[in-house]
Amino acid sequence: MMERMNVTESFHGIVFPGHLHTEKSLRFAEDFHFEDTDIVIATYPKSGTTWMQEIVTLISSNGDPFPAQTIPNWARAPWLEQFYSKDVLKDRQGIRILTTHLPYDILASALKKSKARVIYIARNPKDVVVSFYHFHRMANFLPDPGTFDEFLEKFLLGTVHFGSWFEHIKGWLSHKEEFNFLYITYEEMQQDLRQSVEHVCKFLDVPLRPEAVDSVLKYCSFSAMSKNAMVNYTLIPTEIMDHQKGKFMRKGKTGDWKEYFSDKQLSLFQNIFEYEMQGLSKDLLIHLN
Ligand code: PPS
Repeated sequence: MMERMNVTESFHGIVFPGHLHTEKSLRFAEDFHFEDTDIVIATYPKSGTTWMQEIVTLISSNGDPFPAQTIPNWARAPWLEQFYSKDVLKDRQGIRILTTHLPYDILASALKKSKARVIYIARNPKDVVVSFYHFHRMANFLPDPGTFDEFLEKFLLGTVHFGSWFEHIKGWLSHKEEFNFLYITYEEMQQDLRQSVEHVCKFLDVPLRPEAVDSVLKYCSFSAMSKNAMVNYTLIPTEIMDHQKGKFMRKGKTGDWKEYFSDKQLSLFQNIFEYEMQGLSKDLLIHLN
């Protein structure tokens, strides 16, 4: 897909990097046949996707690090909408771990035909925009973000790749009752990872012995994942991700936005956040602002 490095694919009014998405692959996701046993990790980019892929993989292997350390994350938990997923999933047996950045509006009708489990991870959007900005600088399949101020404006307008953060959150969270749904935030995972892992175990109906939980925690820590080539994207060649310009596993912190936002940017952000989020129950937003 090198020839599609600078292609932008537009689908239902949202732009996606053409390097990974085609009209066909997006339609494949939109019409996907979900099984009741599927586990779907749904996120806006940079919200903790890779972290949850690792947690679910480690829970599914009873804490054994072997699958997580030998199979790339995109192969064990493929993004439904990316072009390779059809092949990756062709002969897959048993419980499937699927990942998606698609908004509710695109995926809901297919997903609702099943009782698949949906794990939705959200992160404080100020940290999302900072992480996304750095990712744009290293990922050659995403447009040059310009200055942080320029990128922030596009993020707030929702014209960035993968669409509006606000629409993503509102779409999924305001319809969560329609699904077998677990809502979890990046901030909760940072605060108490053991408790988050236990919530995921319960939701997946996979009881783990305390030693197995210890092992999950050990291998999904930021430092362990930073060293795991199956998730840190160092396997991806420089023409696609420029590892000189940054790391995929960048900082793994909450509140890093404070290093980037000016007072003016912060007050603009807060105004838009409050306006956009009026319809959502406050308890869903506790960690996101
Ligand atoms: S992507 O491109 O959408 O799949 O990115 P995603 O995985 O959602 O988000 C990447 C950010 O998550 C951080 N990360 C972690 N933080 C804490 N602990 C662990 N184990 C962990 N794994 C990934 C990663 O560092 C990115 O955040 P930033 O703020 O850029 O460091």
